[in-house]
Amino acid sequence: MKTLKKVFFSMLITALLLSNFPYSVGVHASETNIALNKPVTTSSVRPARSELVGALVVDGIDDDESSRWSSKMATGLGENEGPSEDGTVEQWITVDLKNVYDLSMVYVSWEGAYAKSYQIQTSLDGTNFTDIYVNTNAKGGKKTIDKTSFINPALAKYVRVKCNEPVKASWGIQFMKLN
Ligand SMILES: [Ca+2]
Repeated sequence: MKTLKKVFFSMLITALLLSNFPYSVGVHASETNIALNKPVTTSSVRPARSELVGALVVDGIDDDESSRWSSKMATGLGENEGPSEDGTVEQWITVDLKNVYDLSMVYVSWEGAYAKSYQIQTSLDGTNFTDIYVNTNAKGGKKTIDKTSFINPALAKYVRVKCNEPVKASWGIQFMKLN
């Protein structure tokens, strides 16, 4: 019962902040990695590297090959479930931020197997997603996307990176860190 009260209290404060001071919430979010250790879901995990799960993308560790997510091979020759190394061409990773935030920045650290075309999307319900950033000519690497690059308001409880085209299909999609 105590836990329940705490959760409600925290949600109420967030809601009040969002309705009265939307920009102060944005500033707060920019100072904190709000994705850190939050729950993550992914379209697939590469069976041959099943230890490289989505949670490693929000563990706060960058520049470490053993701390990345690896999707299945994005060849389009298989399904995302099951033991086959081949998955669908599109792959995604979603972070549940657990509260609603006004995002000020999204940081993505790609491994060599990056997406040439991807979207960053937000959602309040985990079902309906809106694009806040679209890149159809991406080069991988470490990418900081700040509010000036957002194409829509970025109130978010869920943040998804939707990868549409891999740089090399047999590599799949891999990230090391998401802020
Ligand atoms: Ca990591």
